[in-house]
Amino acid sequence: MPVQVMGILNLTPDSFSDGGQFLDPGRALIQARAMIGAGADSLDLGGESTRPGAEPVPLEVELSRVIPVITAIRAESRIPISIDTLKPQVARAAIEAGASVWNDVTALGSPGAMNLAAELGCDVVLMHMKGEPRTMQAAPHYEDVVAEVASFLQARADQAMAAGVVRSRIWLDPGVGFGKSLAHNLTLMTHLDQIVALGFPVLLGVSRKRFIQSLDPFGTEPADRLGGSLAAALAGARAGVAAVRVHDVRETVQALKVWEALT
Ligand code: HH2
Repeated sequence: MPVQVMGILNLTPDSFSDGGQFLDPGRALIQARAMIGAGADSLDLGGESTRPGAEPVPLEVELSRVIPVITAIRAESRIPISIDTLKPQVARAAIEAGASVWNDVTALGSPGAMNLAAELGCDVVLMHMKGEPRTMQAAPHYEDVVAEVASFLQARADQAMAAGVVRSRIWLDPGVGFGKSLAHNLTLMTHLDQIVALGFPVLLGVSRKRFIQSLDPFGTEPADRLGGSLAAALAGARAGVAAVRVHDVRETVQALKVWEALT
């Protein structure tokens, strides 16, 4: 199966990479069309940044950012839409507006989230995060990062299934950059096969992330991290991830096509 490409559309003023660019719904729709044209298999829309240090966003604000754009995309395209939110109310409204995936960086950790995911019948992405965005990069500590992330994800998947989420709807994500040092991120990315071995499709989010700058000090601007993003996406492909979540859809689609032809 070719690795799927999920295009990121952040409808926020403060996302680390594209913050402020797509807050206007008209611009967001143009970017959605561009990513669809570039070969995205799905789009991931978010109205609340989860970058390190980000402040929470009120419910009404998040709803007003994401729902009109989901409705507008759905009016002209059948592309699967994922909603990146930790709020059950936003997930419900987004699914009702035409999204089909709930991408939750807290792995359905909000009260009632597991039952709601079962009720909605949508796909769910369960991501690992240590701590919360405001403070998660303070001093993350693990005895064994791969084993801890794997057992967390397995436990959350088990809880989701116990709540009624169908197994085939569950995706796992190791959460690169979420409460992890450079060493933790690299250890996880070189042992992704152990997350893949849990038997669920894995989504990998490495696009433009800060670990790239740690390895290449010239990559200070997120948009200057394309080479590193592609290298990490291909490493994920080799480990067997099912999808990558990216800002640069066209370049990632091309890199994966060439890599797939060569392997
Ligand atoms: N990374 C970010 C946000 N959501 N969801 C999943 N499943 N996996 C990830 O790795 C992931 C995610 C952070 O990146 P971005 O959306 O570009 O920035 P921000 O959170 O600042 O909006």
